[in-house]
Amino acid sequence: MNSRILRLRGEREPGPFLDTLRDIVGPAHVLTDPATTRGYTTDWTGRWAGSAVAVVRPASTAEVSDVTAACFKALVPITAQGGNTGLVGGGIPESGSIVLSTRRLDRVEAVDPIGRTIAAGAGVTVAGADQAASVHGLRFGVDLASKTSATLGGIVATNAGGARMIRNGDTRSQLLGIEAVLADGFVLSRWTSLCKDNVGYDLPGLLTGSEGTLAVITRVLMKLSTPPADAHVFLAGVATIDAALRLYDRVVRSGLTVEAAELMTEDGIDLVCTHTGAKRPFDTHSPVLALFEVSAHRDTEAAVVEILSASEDLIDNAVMDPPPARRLWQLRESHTESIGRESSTPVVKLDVSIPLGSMTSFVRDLESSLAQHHPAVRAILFGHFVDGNIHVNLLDVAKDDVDSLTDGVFSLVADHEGSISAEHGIGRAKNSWVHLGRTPIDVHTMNRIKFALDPRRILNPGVLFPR
Ligand code: 2HG
Ligand code: ZN
Repeated sequence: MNSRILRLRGEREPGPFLDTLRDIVGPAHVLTDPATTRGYTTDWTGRWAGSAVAVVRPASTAEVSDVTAACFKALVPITAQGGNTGLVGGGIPESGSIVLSTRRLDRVEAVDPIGRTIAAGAGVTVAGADQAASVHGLRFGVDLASKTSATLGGIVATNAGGARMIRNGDTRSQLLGIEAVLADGFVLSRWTSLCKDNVGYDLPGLLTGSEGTLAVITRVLMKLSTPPADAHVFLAGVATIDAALRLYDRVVRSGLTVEAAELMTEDGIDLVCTHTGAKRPFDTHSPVLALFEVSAHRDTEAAVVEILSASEDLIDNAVMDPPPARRLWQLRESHTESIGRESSTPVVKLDVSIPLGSMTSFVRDLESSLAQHHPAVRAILFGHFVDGNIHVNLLDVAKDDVDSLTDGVFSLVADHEGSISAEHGIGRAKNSWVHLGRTPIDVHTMNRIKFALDPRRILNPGVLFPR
């Protein structure tokens, strides 16, 4: 079937074409055995399964360029893939494509401790970048639960958010320079550590969040941050999302810096405790749990104790740990995995954002709509709440109900003036709903940019733009 599509779209038979790829990257790095390629053509949630003519693993920008040029000539689609940790199917190929894995572009080239930057290959993991930064007493500014697998190319391609976005901004705001291979194989390099450099279009910004549809990212130059001197983590049980937001307001007004602000529910914590064996954080039960990491130059612990004591009107119970506070952070970071284990069907993951003032009414409307129309579906909500970002995870969803459920949730999001994608991108999962977040002229403009950079539409077809 793959070879049929190749013949339809391309000028060459797959055999000679694969030989061309083998000549470029070496035979060991053109994978065609389904047992080996499955890890690249399916995602770990079990929701997305594609197929590929081959998985190609170049080791340098020059090899990426040659592979891309060969695909351009033969009209073979390319799905670029980093750690394959995405949640919207954006790294999963459609039949007849190659997967271009960037994992071998895994060299940290330089850390500049004065300019506070890191230059690295697209295949370096977020944890690897953070490790390289920590040698100089610095920190990589993006933090994700999937950091040991997620790659820098992947987080730039999806403009990832994560737990430190409230402090450091999204990935786009931390990107200084980029090197990327264009659809025809030309190498674009916008590489400067200057934070003031106003010459023309913001091409790194344009490629950020383009989900592999405009170019293949090969190297990045990113900002690093300074870790806080004295940070503490606390988890507070509260009755409502509004109470969590009021607590946040008090924390900010006290002068503490918020490093992270995460939301969980009692149901989510129960699942995590069941599937990981973690202990409940406290004996009392609260519907909502807010996790804060806060910092000050000194005496953060005393400042937190003061806020917690003055907030008995909001808080049922609370617990505090000094960093890294693994016990508290793991309750939050184990959500995705625990939910996946619990659900009888692939989890429907809808990463949305809602204006803070509408979060309570959105959650109320969502819960009542599910109870009315889909009583068998369980919803677990969690996320980066001060960013307005809620991860709506729907468990036990029958396959035939996925689209109507998604449609219902996204309509509610639009009614509350939210976004259908806060930080995970559009991928294949949401490309039918882009109109809920962008006007027709906006979509038309995106299409024109796509056509200008990828006239043969070989870069990640089916992602972001519907087929
Ligand atoms: C997180 O915040 C990730 O942990 C994953 O964005 C969210 O599993 C999810 O829905
Ligand atoms: Zn998230």
